[in-house]
Amino acid sequence: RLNTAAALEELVTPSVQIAYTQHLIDGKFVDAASGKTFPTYDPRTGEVIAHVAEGDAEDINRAVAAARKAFDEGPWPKMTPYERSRVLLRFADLVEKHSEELAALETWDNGKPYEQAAKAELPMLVRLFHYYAGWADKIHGLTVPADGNHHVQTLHEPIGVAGQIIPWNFPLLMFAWKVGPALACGNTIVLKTAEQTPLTALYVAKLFHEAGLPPGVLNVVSGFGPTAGAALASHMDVDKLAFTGSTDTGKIVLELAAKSNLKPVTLELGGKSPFIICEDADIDKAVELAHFALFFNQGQCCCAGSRTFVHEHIYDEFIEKAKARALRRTVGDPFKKGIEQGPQIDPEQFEKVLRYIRSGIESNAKLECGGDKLGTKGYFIQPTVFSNVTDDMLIAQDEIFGPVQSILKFKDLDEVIKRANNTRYGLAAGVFTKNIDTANTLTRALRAGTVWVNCFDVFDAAIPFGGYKMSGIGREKGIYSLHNYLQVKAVVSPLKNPAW
Ligand code: TXE
Repeated sequence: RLNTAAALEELVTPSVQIAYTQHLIDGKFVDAASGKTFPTYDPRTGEVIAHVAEGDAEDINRAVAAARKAFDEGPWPKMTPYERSRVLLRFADLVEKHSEELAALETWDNGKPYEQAAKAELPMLVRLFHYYAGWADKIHGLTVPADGNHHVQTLHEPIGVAGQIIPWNFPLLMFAWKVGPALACGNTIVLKTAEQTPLTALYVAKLFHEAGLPPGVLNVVSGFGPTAGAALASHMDVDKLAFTGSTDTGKIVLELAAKSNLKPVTLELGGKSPFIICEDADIDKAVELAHFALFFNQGQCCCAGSRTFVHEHIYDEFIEKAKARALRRTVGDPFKKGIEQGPQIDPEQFEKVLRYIRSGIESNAKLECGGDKLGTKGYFIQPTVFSNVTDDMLIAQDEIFGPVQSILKFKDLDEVIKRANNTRYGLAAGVFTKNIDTANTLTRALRAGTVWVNCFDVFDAAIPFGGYKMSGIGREKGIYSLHNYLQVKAVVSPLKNPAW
């Protein structure tokens, strides 16, 4: 086993150069209109990695103007779908070619394990663009058998300028989920990255231009939420808004969209997903999966299995094993081989997670292991496990977004269904059982946008993702995401000779 404290001592120097720090507007890298910059930090140390152009309303205006022109004057929306598809494929090839640098940059800016970025996330990025390249030339409307003597058809047209606001937990994948379907449908884009992780989106946006994307089709602005983000959400010339982030900010952007031009909004927000382990489960497998469901990506996943419900008959054994597994988790420099957990993203998230840990202790949940920060610099937190968690505790209700597992005990299915659904969120759920009837009952009863049965965090470009209740509006990925970026036009014309 790696000694986690030692793994924090000598940090690896990332081998990648930071090439792009300006906004990418109309195909060119440009400084912020104000000339301002802001620092982006290495979460391993809290040291500055680079200073990045700081966008505000004026930069958003410029980016939207470029996207508007590229949409209204073309060539992008008017190119053949096959030509658009080929640009997406060429881009995917370039990402593949540069995937080592991109994974290193992602790890440096975000703190996630390099192996995870390189072996899982970069291939998923490539796969997603292949998937949407495949859709580009298969989007079409219907002929409609309406009453009366009319020929009726629907045209599926791009919606226009898409505003996209993404978070910091999966900077490249969130870029892909938003940009892939929007471009496949022929839209143009202004994307605002999260202020914590601006670097990789600029890099891949540059690759898009190398792949032949016309200027103005994809514009990337770095900056903060209340300035650049709010300007994008309330812009009168943005035709659609897609947002991923917290539920509180989701409400703000929905209001900004409504108060400006009523642009349609898709939201992918927070969660408090149940992971239900039934009496018949193979305990060792369940422990491993529940551990992965919560701790993956430092616990910074909107769909984290953050309420682990365990049947009372296997509860004690499960707790012992879950604790042992968390103690074995390797925490350290995410650039090192074998490291499972890096630092949290920033001081705010780090403090938030530590506050929830204190709240768990104060509300008398049993701290099985962890419970504190790790090391003297950066934002590392010990893998933490609480047992005896009850539904009324804050740690069972709020999104912690950190490496803190909360284990709750249940007796029967009806009870666990009620308790699992008793939350304002509804993003995902996990079910672990060998019994097909139990699985069928739970998958139908759980009010969540994804239910994973005997697996967790299975993401595929074709599988839709999104939330019930306050976890969001709409679905991303798969065929469902295309609907977010299309207008449907009904075209009706009289038939001259109704007999035919
Ligand atoms: O999120 P915000 P934060 C949850 C998680 C986390 C909490 C806070 O619980 O602890 O949210 O994280 C932009 N107008 N998730 O503060 O504020 C912001 O610049 C327009 C879950 O980072 O929602 C960034 O680009 N935009 C989540 C994006 O919104 C605004 C992933 C997300 O930031 C804005 C991240 C405004 N007024 C956090 N204010 C998930 N669903 O995966 C901020 N932004």
